[in-house]
Amino acid sequence: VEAAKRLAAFAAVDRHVGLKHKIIGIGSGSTVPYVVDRIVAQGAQANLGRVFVPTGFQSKELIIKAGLVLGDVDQYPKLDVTIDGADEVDDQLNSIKGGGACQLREKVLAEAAETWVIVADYRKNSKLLGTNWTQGIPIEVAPFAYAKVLTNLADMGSPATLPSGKPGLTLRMGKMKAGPVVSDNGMFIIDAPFPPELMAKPEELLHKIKMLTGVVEVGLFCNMARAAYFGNEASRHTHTH
Ligand code: DER
Repeated sequence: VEAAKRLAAFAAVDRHVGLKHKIIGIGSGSTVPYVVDRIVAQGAQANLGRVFVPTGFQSKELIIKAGLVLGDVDQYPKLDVTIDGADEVDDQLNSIKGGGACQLREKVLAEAAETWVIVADYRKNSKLLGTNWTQGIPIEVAPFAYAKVLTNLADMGSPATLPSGKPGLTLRMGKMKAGPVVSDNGMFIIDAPFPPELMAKPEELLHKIKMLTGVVEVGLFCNMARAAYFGNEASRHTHTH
């Protein structure tokens, strides 16, 4: 799988990060480190004058450790290109994101970029969202509103338990922390699975969830990606809009 991640990341950088791309958004997760490796490999000359905007703590540390120039979205509200991972991508390039609880800043930088590109290994490419990523749509909510939003999502059809018997609709709890996961923005994350008939219309579902008062951002990215690069063990395979 690591080779597949690397293949996808290298292909995306080679295709979408050229000398004219100066303001570059770097996403979160375990695939984007290969994106940074490939950009560093373009050499000091190519990276002269470039600024790299992070999508969260992990992404910021990645940029700093790579010795690249860190920029802030306050200074650079328009980016040339942002490259990010995803938890699952369908053939229309809609994606579930937020496995790493960074989806608010990721979506801000996806929207602020001229070009937004997804990099992922072959496990992430599905015909229908929710097929492989079964834990649900990550939804960033204001702590004050999480209980109300949970009831709203249950009313919308998000099940309390999955067919596998695993918990369905849940407030995401910390592993080594008593209490819920808190995002870089001080918000909670709800994971909300939905039945296939609702997941088949991701944009409709996105808008319904986004309108719930207390929801800050939804881990469904629709009509945003210019391309998605999926590495697999043998070769890379890409989708373009
Ligand atoms: O949370 C996210 O959307 C991240 O991009 C992440 O889930 C990507 O997954 P990866 O670690 O397989 O790249």
